[in-house]
Amino acid sequence: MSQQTNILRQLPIDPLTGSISTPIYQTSTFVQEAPGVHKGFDYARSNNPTRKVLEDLIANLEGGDGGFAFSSGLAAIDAVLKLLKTGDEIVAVDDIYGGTFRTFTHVYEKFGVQIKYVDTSDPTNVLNAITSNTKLVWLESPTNPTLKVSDIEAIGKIAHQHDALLVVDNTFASPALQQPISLGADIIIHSATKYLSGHCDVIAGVVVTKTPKLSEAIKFFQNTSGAILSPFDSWLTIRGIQTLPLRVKQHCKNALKVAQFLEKCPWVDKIYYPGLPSHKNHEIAKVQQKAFGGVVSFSLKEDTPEQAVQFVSSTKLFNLAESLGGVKSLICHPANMTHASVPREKRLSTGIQDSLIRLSVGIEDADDLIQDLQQAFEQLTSANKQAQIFAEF
Ligand code: P1T
Repeated sequence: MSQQTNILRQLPIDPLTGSISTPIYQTSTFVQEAPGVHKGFDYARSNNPTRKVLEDLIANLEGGDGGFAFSSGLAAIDAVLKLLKTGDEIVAVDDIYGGTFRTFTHVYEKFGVQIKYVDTSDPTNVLNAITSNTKLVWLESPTNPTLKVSDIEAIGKIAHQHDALLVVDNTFASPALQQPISLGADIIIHSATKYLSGHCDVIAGVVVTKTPKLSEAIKFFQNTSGAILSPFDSWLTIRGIQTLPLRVKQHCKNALKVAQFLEKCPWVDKIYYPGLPSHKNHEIAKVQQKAFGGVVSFSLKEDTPEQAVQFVSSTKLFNLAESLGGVKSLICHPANMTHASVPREKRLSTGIQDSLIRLSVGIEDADDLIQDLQQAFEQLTSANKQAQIFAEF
């Protein structure tokens, strides 16, 4: 059965009314027949029927034991980090989302957790960094924003040989393209704000666990910290997931066309898209993913923040905003926006150049998107010419 059919088939029809849309149970508590005697729901921080539909759906899509919905992707990440104790280590991908880097550095290092960043696109680097103190190996694949792809299966084996768990932030691929548990991951994270919900109208996060033991631990942290997803936001995310395979197909098709256009552009220096044979991880991406995703990054020949700022301010269909994975195209300058919390030296060492630009390619017509980029490049050229004339005077 296709993933699209599976999603629509498994969403329950409300047994009380026949409602085809999942009801929003906007309640904080549930009346009990006698103390401790209830219908599986007692207090809505611990469990809520709307949230449960989403949690069961994402667990099924990722092939996990349990799913847990949080009020943001970072809240989901925080719940997983609570598995650690002082003295534990994480081996993490070096090109990591800025907010995850900030949580690692400014919260968990303070509690004595050590983080080692390595280029995980070569599994040998993980093998060299891992020690008996390593409890988590942390991947994003593809990464944010340089779209590095790591061999999840190979790294899973290394992690397990050293009694560590493999965590994969699957935000960029989504389960429509990649199911990390089937490749050996133990825990999956999503910023459900992105492809899962898909319309830039909700902030949400999920964790999917492989085993009942991990499910019990994450459930405990979800209930203890209380950073749960609200019933309405759960409903929005369920609604988004109903069209996930359909949307992702169009994102991928458009992104490939945009990447092929950028590859031929005289203004572009480096281009990052795992679907291009020139991408250094294209081979593993082909094996591991169904298609290559909707995010494309590139740097400019004139590698200055000013050039990037000028470019990202000139597009009309690509809206200048953080985030990705929504139906509308977005453009962003990571050095100033999503990765501003990463120190410049570290940023540069992971390939996030001053002029790096990230596109979240939406589901508009690809030719319209390409035309928009073309006119922005032309504006850049005429602005540069004008600056040159002024400089000569
Ligand atoms: O924004 P939030 O829902 O809390 O998710 C955090 C997060 C986690 N993991 C990855 C790979 C992410 O990209 C994000 C959020 N990223 C952006 C907001 C962004 O524009 O890149």
